[in-house]
Amino acid sequence: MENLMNLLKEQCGKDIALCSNEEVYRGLMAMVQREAVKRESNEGKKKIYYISAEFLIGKLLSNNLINLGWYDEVRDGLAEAGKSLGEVEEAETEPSLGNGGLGRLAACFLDSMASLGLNGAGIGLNYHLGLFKQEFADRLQKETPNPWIEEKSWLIPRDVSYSVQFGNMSVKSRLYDIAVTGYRNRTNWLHLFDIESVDEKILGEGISFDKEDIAKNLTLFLYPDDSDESGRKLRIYQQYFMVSNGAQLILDECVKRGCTLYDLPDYAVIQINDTHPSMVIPELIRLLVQRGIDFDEAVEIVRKTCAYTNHTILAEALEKWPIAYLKEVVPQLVPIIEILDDRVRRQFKKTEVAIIDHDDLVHMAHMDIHYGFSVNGVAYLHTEILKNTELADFYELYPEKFNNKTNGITFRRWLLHCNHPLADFITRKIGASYKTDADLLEKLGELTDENTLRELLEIKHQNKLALKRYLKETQDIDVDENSIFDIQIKRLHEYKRQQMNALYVIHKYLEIKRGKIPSTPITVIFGAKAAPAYKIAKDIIHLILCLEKLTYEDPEVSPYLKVVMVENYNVTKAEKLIPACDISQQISLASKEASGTGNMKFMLNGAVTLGTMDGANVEIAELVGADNIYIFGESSEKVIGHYAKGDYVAKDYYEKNEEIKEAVDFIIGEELMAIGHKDNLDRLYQELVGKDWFMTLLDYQSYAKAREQAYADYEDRIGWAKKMMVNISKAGFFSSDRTIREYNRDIWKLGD
Ligand code: 26V
Repeated sequence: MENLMNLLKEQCGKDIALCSNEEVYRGLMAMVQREAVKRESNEGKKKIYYISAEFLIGKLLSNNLINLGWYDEVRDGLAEAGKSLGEVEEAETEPSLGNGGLGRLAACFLDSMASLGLNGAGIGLNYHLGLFKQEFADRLQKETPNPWIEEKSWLIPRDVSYSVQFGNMSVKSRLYDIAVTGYRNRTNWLHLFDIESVDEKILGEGISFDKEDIAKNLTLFLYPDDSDESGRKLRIYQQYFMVSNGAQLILDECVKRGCTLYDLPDYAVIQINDTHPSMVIPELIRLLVQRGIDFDEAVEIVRKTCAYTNHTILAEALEKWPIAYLKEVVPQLVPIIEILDDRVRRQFKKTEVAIIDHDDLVHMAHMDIHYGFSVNGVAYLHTEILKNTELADFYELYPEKFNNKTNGITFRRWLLHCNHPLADFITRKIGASYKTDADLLEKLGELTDENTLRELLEIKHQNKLALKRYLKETQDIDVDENSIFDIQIKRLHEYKRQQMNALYVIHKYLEIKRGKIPSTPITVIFGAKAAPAYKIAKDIIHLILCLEKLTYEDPEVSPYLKVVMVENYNVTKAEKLIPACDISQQISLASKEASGTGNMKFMLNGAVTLGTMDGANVEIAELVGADNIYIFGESSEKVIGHYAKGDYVAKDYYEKNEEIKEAVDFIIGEELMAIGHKDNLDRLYQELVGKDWFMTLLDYQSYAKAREQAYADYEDRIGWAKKMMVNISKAGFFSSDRTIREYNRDIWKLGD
């Protein structure tokens, strides 16, 4: 192998010891990019195109070094020159091209496709400011722009440009590529489309901007606020821009490889990641017809090429666009969508399965299901709910299209990169083969001797110390490394029930004030961004920030209980938090969390789950067994029953249970009112007592009980370490390599 440090020295033009961390970072980036191009491959007739509005890829340097097999040499070489790779990594800004699970899943999938050597590419948008950056001011979330593209970045500009026609104008695109290096394997590309005319100068206060100036704002932000009409239209502009570019690129690439377009399904398979890219269906039909193919034939070609993944059953997240908006933004698609709808209506009597409903709303998921060949959910329970409840009408029509693909995570980022001590420990104990065959982690299950378990506890302790230092440096917060690290990090949403966690914290606070001291101190850590227009979610953040101040500043409480809210939670922060976690909070209302993937990351890093029987928690519970997970709460069947009957009344629980009443009343009590804002706290109180759509109070009691049990079990350190080991040893199933192999086996069929 070439001497990497010599290459780096050449790249930087001077001795490494004399370089700044930024210079070293840029030098390494250039080296990685050059090597990545050498490993590029377009082998294989058929190619998988994963189209997604989000790719939450995280920082790229370290992961690329690991995947190229360069990591150790670079780390040691830098150390010899008096540099730290960890500090060099700080020079990189994290691309913020996603909201949460859906975007992070897309990134894990790209890693696995390349690592398995599949001919694949991602297609998305190059949002200049990505998702907003979260700042806390006056214990409230404030949104600010999050510029991430630097002069020298991972984006490689390409000479690829397409014309995209909207109702009132046409724009020219520009393609940027990011290399996706596989683990000791080929390089694939993430294609991100952009326009040159984007102008950050249109930004006003915070993240406000002129939503109607499309030429200047088209790729400015991810998910611009859609609480008003112009925001919603902008999303349609973005989505069409993404899929029109994607479709043109796919057709061009396939034709270059010898495709006649009639045989497109032999050359391309398109995975539609939720409904954001659904317009790719009518757009491909349009382009095929434009290139001389008969309409009926075009429909059949597209049907054999497109597959749809559903990521949520939440009604408000299932996209339905008013046809009037589509007429304005993408008039050329409307006649096609109308024909597609008309055919469905002729074929099927049930109007519920139509594409365009009575209110002239276009149901994007319905179009995907009728005009694609595969529909998948993202965890066992989720797929069952789709088949039996949410999409039952469609399952009846097309049982053969429905399949489950339980989500996964890439172990390169979520173990090898984020938790070196644990990865090294596993390698010492069972060898390195688990890095390419995650099922081998099972072997850890045999390690039950006390010394090995103590080693595992020591690694967790060191990771907690590392997190303690990080929190001190970044937020000037002190935490006790000997406390239980109890963590809930994910987007803020009522169904995820951060508010239930907060109610328990209140209860614990009051207990301590009354003199009941926990045997081991507890640190409750939250990290979450709320959608800018989602009022209650922001109120919950406000409550958590008030509890942070309350617990932190009360000398009677802070030695035993502390709340920490991590600011601007993102992939980089997840990489620090997850290895340090003892208890992983996965407490969504059963039936609502399609899968969750944080649950898998925590398990892999030796945390024990406290969760409901929801999403992939169900599979985790089955794998680790009842002794190694804390399950509580009503089942999904019961919850679905409550919604059907409309018989859940929050107030009953509030009135009947003293502990619940005390905790809920505390939200508007004098202690919090002295710290927080009356309107936010009042609104949250009213919501919990008067509505509580996601049934927080229903599960509170069994939640508190399970949580107490987990804390009690934590006292037996060896007993706890056994649970940790079982969790790690059973995590192999959740490797995204397994998920991607299943997608390929059942849906994509590359290499047949
Ligand atoms: C989107 C929105 C957007 C508007 C505000 C309300 C709202 C609520 C939920 C969503 C979810 C969009 C889809 C999504 O991100 N689903 C997540 O996908 C993950 C990967 O499959 C999965 O692990 C999570 O359970 C699922 O919530």
